[in-house]
Amino acid sequence: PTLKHPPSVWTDGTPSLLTHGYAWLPDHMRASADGTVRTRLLGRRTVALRGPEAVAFFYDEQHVQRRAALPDPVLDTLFGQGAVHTLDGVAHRVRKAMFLSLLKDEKGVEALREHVLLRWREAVGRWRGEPEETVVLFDETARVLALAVCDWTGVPLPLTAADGGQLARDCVAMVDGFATAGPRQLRARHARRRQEQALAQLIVRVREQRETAPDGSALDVVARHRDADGSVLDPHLAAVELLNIIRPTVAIAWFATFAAHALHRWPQHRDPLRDDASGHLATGFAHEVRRFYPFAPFVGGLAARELQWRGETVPEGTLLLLDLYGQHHDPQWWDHPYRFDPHRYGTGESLRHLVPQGGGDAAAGHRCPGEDITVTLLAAFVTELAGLDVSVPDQDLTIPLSRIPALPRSGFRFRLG
Ligand code: PAM
Repeated sequence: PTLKHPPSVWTDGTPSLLTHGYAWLPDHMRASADGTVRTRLLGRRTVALRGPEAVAFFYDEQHVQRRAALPDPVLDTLFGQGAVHTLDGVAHRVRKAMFLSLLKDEKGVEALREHVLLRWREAVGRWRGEPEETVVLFDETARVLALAVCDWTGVPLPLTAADGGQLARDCVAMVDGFATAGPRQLRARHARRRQEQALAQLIVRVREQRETAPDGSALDVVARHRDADGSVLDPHLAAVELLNIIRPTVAIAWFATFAAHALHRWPQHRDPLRDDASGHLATGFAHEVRRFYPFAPFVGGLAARELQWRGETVPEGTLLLLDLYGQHHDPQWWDHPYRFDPHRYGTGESLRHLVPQGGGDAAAGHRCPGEDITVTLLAAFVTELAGLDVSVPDQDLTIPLSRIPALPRSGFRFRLG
C-alpha cells in the first residue's frame, strides 16, 4: 500500500506503523530524498536510517543507548522488564556475557541441535503413525523447539504442560503480540506473566537446592549469575532472562515456516538440498530465508547525546531506528533483492549486509547472541524439510506484510507422503 500522507515530524507515525507493518519504513524511505526518515513514534522525535554506514553509526555505543528506549508494550510482552536489551555499558556487557557463555563449547549450539533433531524425529514418527492427519508446521516446530530448549536449558518438563504445548503457545504469544494494541497484546502479557511466575519459582527452588540444575546448563548459569554490581538476579529478573533464552529459540518456528514456504514456492532447491552432504547449501538457504522473509522490521535506541548524521544534527533523546527489513531488499546492497537465491552468499554477496538479528558485534553490542543457534537450527530444519515427502493441500499461504510479526496465514499445513 502507498502512504497517503508523507512522513512528517509533525504527525505521529505510530498508527500508520501499526497498520502498514513491514511496509511502513521502506515506504517512507522511498519517499525520502536523502534516505533518512524523520517522523514521530509514540510522541518521540524519530530518525530512521538504513545501510552499512547507518549500521556502524547505530551500533556505536557512544551514539545509542537502550535504557528507556523500549516502550512498555514491547517490554511487557516480548523482552521482559529489566532484560539485557535495556542495559548499556558495563551492566550490559556483564549480563550479555552470561548469554554468550552458554554457547562456547560442546554443550552449546551443537548440543541444542541434537536435542532439536531428537524432538523433531519424535514428531515425524508420530505423524507417520497418523498419515491422514494434517500437520500445521508452525505449531509443530514451535512445540519441538520448546521441548528441545527445555532439554538443553535444564528447565524440567512439565513446567506447565508435559507436551511442551503450553510453553510453546506462550512463547509464540509473547512474540505475536508485541507490536499491536489489540487482543494479541493482552494475550502476550498474560502469557509472559504466567511463564515468568513459573520460572521465578523454579529459580527459587534451584537456589534452595530443592531442584537440581544440570552443571553448566542455562538454568544453572542464570540462577548463579552475578551482575556488574556483584549481586545475583532477583528470581523474577532471572526468569525474564531465562525466558530470553527459551522464547527466541521457540521463535525460530517463524523462520522454519518461511523455509517451508520457500521450499514449496521454489521446489527446484529440494533435490540439491537432499544431496547437500557438506551442508553449505542448507546454510545458504537459511541465510536467504533470514534475508528474504519479514521478521524484525527494525531495531531502535535513543541518541545518547546530540549527534551528527550526514551533516544533520540529531538531538539527544531522539529515537533512532535502523531499517533491517528495508536494508535486506535494497538493490543498492543486493542483486535482484526480490529473487530468492540461496547461492548468493557464495558468489560475491557477503553476509556483511545481512542483519536480520541486528548488526555490529554480539559480544560488545546488542546484536542477537543467538544468531549461530538460529542459523544452525534453521539449516537443520531446511535439511529435514527437504528430505520429507509431503503433500501440501490448498490453503492460504499469503504473508500479509501489514501484520507484525508476519507468517503464512495457514501456518503451512501439510500431510506426509
Ligand atoms: C525474540 O526475542 O523472541 C525473537 C523475536 C524478536 C522479533 C522481533 C524483534 C523486533 C526488534 C525490536 C523491536 C523494536 C521495537 C521498537 C519500537 C520503538
